[in-house]
This record gives sequence, structure tokens and C-alpha cells, in this order.
Amino acid sequence: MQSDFTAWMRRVQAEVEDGLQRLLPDARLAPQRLHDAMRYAVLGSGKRVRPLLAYAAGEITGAPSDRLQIVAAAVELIHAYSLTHDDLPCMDDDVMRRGRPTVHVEFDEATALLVGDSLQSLAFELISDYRLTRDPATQLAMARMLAHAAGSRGMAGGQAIDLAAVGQNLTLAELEFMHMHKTGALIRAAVMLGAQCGDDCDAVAADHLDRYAKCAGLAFQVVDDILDASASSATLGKTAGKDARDGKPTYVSVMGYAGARQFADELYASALQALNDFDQRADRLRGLADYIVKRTF
Ligand code: GRG
Repeated sequence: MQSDFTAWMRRVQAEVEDGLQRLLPDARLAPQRLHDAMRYAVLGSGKRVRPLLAYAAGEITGAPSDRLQIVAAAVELIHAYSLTHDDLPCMDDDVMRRGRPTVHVEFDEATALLVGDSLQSLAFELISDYRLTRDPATQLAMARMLAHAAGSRGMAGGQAIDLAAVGQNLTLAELEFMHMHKTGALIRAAVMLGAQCGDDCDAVAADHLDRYAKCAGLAFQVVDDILDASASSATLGKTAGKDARDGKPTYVSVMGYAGARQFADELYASALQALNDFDQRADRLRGLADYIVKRTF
């Protein structure tokens, strides 16, 4: 069972990598330095959790893999843009990401800024260029969903709250609000966009999937906070222990290590419960919830 899931993950990760390789501009095309930096920011590593979630949700609704490859790439491009900008000196000021120098260290700050801008634009170009649904109105709604998830009422808004929270004491509700936006919004979009690529996504299924995505997204962040406080930089491929050093409130600082671990387990149980109405076609989503809470990097 576990080896079957691992084989599925590897297969999807390879398909996502192929898609990204093909869909990103060739580094020999002008402006070469920007295209080279875009490819550096996206290719070669990263867990591809959001693409995996899109593919897993697509299994429930019978989505074809060529459509999933496009939405998975679009979501991963938005994610890579957010990491590139997050690492800039004006934000988190970090020098290591995915086990190598951050984009502004390897290239320069202006290039890193443009990499983020260009990856975000490319994501929407992809959603517009390819036929993803039978009904064009649904495809337009998908583009809107991704825009909303990335914007000020989603990820960018969550990042603004995060930056303002340095040195502050947040309540649990405030912490949750921040993370539902900063991390959760894009994870929810990944699940819903994957599901919408299939023809069997009715309103009831969408509601269950959205509940799953909210729980899995928050669990992802809780585990991220636990790992930041407990794992090494070498294991994580990014600077560990940074949240505490930067005076950032986290699930570990608010709930303690054991409290955060228990909360992650509760969210895992709620994520599985949201899938109760689905048959074995939801097994990949079940497996991903398990992966998200048990991951070690
Ligand atoms: C700059 C608009 C803007 C937003 C930045 C995503 C984000 C918002 C900041 C990253 C900081 C951070 C540590 C967020 C917590 C969760 C998270 C997104 C971790 C990184 O994602 P992974 O673990 O990374 O999926 P990989 O490298 O595996 O893709």
C-alpha cells in the first residue's frame, strides 16, 4: 500500500517536472538571464505538494492528466514566485532554499523580483492557453479562483499579516487566520483546480474537497512550524529555527511542541473525515494527508 503510494508520488512528481521543463521559457531565449533565473527558481527540487494535491483531487473527478499537468504547473509557478519573493532581503531575508542559494543570492535582487513577477504571469498565461474544462465558464472561474488565492485576500494578504506579526503575540485565532491565507489559500486552490479539471465535480464533492483542503493546508503549516523548530537546515534545505530568531509567532510558540503535534493530528483526522463520502478514488488524497503530517522535511 505504502510502496504503491510512493510509486504514484514519484510518477506524478516526474510528470510535473516534465511539464514545468516544457512550459517554462527556454533559458536560451532573450532575456536569457531572467529565463535562466526563472528555471533556477522552479526546476530540480521541491516536494511538489501542491501539484500532488491537484492530481489527487483530479482522481476523484476523472480529470485527464494533460489538464492536470497544466493546473499543477500553474499552482507550482505561483508557489515558486512566493518563495522567491519571500526570501528577498525586504521580506524574510534568507540565503538558502531547497538546499541551494536563494534566487537573489545566486542572481541579484532585481532579477529575483522579476522572476516572481514573471512566474505569476506565466501561471495565468497557462490557465488561459489550454482547454481545461468542457465548459468555458468553469475555466474562467478557475482563473479567478487562482487569482483570489494568490492575492491580497489570499497568499499575499497572509504574507502582509505575517510581516506585521513579527515581535507580536498572536492569539490562536489570529495565527490561524494568517496561515489560512498565507499557506492555506494556495493549497485549497490546488485541490479545487485539480478537481475542476474533471467532469464529475458536483457542488457536494466540491464542498467535501474544500473541507479536506482547509484541514490539510493548515496541517501543512503546523508541521512546517514544528519542523522549523526541530529539524536541521541540512534536512530542510532552508535555514532552520528562523521563525524563533525573527520573533515570529508560530504554532510551536503559541501551543508548545506537544500541543502543535496534537493539533496536526486532529487536523489530519478532520481531513480524512471530509473524505468519508468518497470511495477508493480518494485514497491518494488520504495518502497525501498522511504524508503532510508525517513528513520530516
Ligand atoms: C511573497 C506574496 C508572497 C508570499 C509568500 C509561501 C510564502 C508566502 C512564504 C514562504 C514562507 C513559509 C515558510 C511559509 C510556510 C509554508 C510554506 C509555504 C513552506 C514552503 O513550502 P514547501 O515546503 O516548499 O512546499 P517546497 O520547497 O517543497 O516547494
